Parts: sequence; C-alpha cells; structure tokens
Amino acid sequence: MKRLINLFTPGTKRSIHRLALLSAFIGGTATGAFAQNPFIQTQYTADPSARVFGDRVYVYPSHDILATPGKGRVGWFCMEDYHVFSSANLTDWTDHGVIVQQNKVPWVKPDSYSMWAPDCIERNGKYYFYFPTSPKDTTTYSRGFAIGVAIADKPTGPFVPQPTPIKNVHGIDPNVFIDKDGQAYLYWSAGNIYGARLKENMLELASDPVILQELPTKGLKEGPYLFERNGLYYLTYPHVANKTERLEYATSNNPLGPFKVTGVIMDESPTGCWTNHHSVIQFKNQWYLFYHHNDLSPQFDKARSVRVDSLFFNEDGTIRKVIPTLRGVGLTNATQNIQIDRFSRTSDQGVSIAFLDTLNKFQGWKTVFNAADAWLQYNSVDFGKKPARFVSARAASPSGGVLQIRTDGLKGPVIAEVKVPAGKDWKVIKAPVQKLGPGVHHLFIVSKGKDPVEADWIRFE
Ligand code: FUB
Repeated sequence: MKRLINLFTPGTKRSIHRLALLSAFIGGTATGAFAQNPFIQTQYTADPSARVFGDRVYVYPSHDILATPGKGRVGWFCMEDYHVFSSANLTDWTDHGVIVQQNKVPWVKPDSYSMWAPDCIERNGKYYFYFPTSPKDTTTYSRGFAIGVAIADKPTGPFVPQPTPIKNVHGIDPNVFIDKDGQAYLYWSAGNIYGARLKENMLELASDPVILQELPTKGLKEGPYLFERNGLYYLTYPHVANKTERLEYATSNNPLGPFKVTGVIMDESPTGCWTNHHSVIQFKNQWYLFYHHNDLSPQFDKARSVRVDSLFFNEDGTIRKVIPTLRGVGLTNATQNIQIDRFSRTSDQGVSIAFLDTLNKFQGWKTVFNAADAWLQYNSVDFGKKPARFVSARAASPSGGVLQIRTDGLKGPVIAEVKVPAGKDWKVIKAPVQKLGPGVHHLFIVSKGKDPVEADWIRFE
C-alpha cells in the first residue's frame, strides 16, 4: 500500500517533500525520517526486526497505536497491523505501508490488537513473515499467543497469511535463523526462550521445542534474536535482570546451544522504558543494533519508536556495549534540514531538548540554548564536493541571540554566525558561510548570548 504522509507542513521540522518525490520512484512513502533516532517519526514503532535483502535494509517493526475504550486495552500494548520500512543507506527510510492486518488473517481473534513483535526471512526467493498474536482457537493455543506466517515474493509483500498458525508453538516474539548448512530454526519466548528446527517449508517444526535453559533463570526473558559470526552463534535477548529490560547475549557453537551467558549489549533505559527489543545485522561491513525506546511518548512506554546505533565486536568476539544515541547512524546531507536536537553531544549545561508542539509530538523537537557558550555537537554532515555558501536556521529568541557554527571541534573554524532577531515567532534566518571545505564535517553550534535561543533545524546551500 502506498500512502502519502502529510503530517508536516512546509517549513516545519519534518518537511518531507523532497523525500516523498524521491520515494515515488522506488514504491513507497518517505517517512520524514533521516539518519537520526528515532528513525521513524511518523508513527509509533517497536520491536524492529532488521534484515538485509539485496542492497537494502528492511525493518519489520511492531506498530503501536493508542488504545481507546472499545479498541484494545487502554494503558496496554495495542497493535492491529504491521508496516515494513526500507532504506539503502540507513538515512532515508521508505514506508511501504501495511503488510499484514489482524482482521485479515483467518485464524486471528478479531479486534485482539495483539500483533506483537514479528520477524521476516528469505528462503529460495520467498519472504516468510512470522508474527505472534491471539488466535480464535483458545483450546489448542491455550497460552494466549500463537505464531503465524505470511508469505510474499518480495520483501514488501503482498504477504499472504497461512490459514493456521504454526503447530506446537505457543508464545511471542518469533525469530528465524537459517544456518550455513540450510537448516532453519525458529526461536520464540514464553517466559523462557524456546528453539526448534524448522522444516524446509518454513511453516512446520521439524523438532520438538526445547527451552534454551542456560540463560538466566530469574527475571523475564523475551525477544530472542540469533545470529552467527565467525562460526559463533549469538543468542541475544531482552532480560529483566533488575527493574526493566536490558539487552543481553549468550554464545554457543551450536544454534540450539548449550549457550554461555556472555554479557550485556545495552543497559536498561535511563528513563524507564520497560521494554527493549532488538535485532542485529551487518550491512556494508558495519554491524548495527536496532532497538526501541519511547522517544515520541515519554509519558507512556507502550507507544515506542525504533532506533539504530552502530555495534562493534572486540577481538575476542565479545560485543562492546552499545551506548544509545539520538544522532543514530549514517550521514546527514547538509542541504536537508539538519535536526540538531538529535545531537551527538552537548555541553553539560545550558542546552535542553523539548517537543516543538506538546500536543502533536510527531512534529519533532527543538533545541533550547539558555546560557552563554552552551554548545551542541552534531556529527557526520555531508557537504558533498562543493563548499556551502549559506546556512539557514529556523530559530526564535524573545530577546535576540547569536548562534555560532564551527566545524570539527569547539575550537575549530567559525564558519557562520546566525543572528536571531528578537521576537517570539519562528523565523528562517540566512547567513553567509566561510572557511568550510567540502566533504564530511562534525558541526558545533554555540550560543553566544545568555538569553534563550530556540533552534528547530539548520540547512546549508
Ligand atoms: O511489543 C510487544 C511486546 O513488547 C514484544 O513482543 C516484546 O518483545 C516487548 O517488546
């Protein structure tokens, strides 16, 4: 399904006109998302299962919506369908629309709003989409959740759901892995993490499910995701070791274990988002961790948003802990609106981030500078081959202020000074750029006055 997203008016934070035009050529809708986190900012998304198919990354997330009386359970997860998103550069994302809907799957209990964390995998040119949800048949599937499969010829669908869920699988969070010898495995969770071999048809178990029992016994474990690197199998999973979920991993020489608990990939959310759910891929020689947080819904952690950060291995094969960032991954094109509120670093004081419109959080964020010399660093801006000549900033300052822009260090060259006139309304202010070479630069935005200045975005030309 193709859909034109028009949440944003021209000139505001997430103007997507250019991307929408571009995406028309590849079949889908630009999301208004760029390289920053969360990388989908037009709807709530969670549980991102990322896959590399051909030369693109596809992300199959859950789609959180807000329950209302009569529609789902208020105050709980509420999900009725799945979208798929893709990108060739992890920077520009396309929403390919809805691929599976709860009330169009024959075995699903109507209006159950329980389309939880999915996964997708390719085998022999077919794409198998696995999803957990509430079945009509509560006799056979007594524990509340079953896992179904929908099949397509392309990663974006159309997906045709199978008439019944997978037999002998009771649980959530399916994850599929195909080993080098062609054997496929299905993993899922139901308090513990389970695994089993899949038949060649990818639709039936080829072995009895086993509990992967070397994992921690205390605290909920769910969301398994298994990958292989240099002959070592990494079973990664969210686990409540303390208060909320953190991402951990165990390793083995065999896809079904025995596993050795090895470490933590990402600590608990510092702001208390209870769930985290992830996937790990290698794309163009870099490893990435896809995960979620509740950036667009800080007060309600069942409305989540997907993020991506780079992941690195130590020489001994262990995973270095991933520190979550707002900046995310990939290059930001200097001629697009650069959302500096998705920063790499800021000064200890004098910089804060706020929603542009607290009644419509999908409008995104602004940066508030409120001390002299407060600064913000935004990494990896691609200026291309020609040096930029002008910068524009969308900013506002009741008493007026100056934003100085430097490159490649707080003591790096000053390339522009944007004078923000006094006034409460947002203005787009243009200033000349000097001493800026082509290529990729880190930007430093420094507020030179003590009075508050709010900045929405900056853009070069
Ligand atoms: O999205 C609903 C559930 O929350 C998922 O299935 C779990 O992994 C957790 O993220």
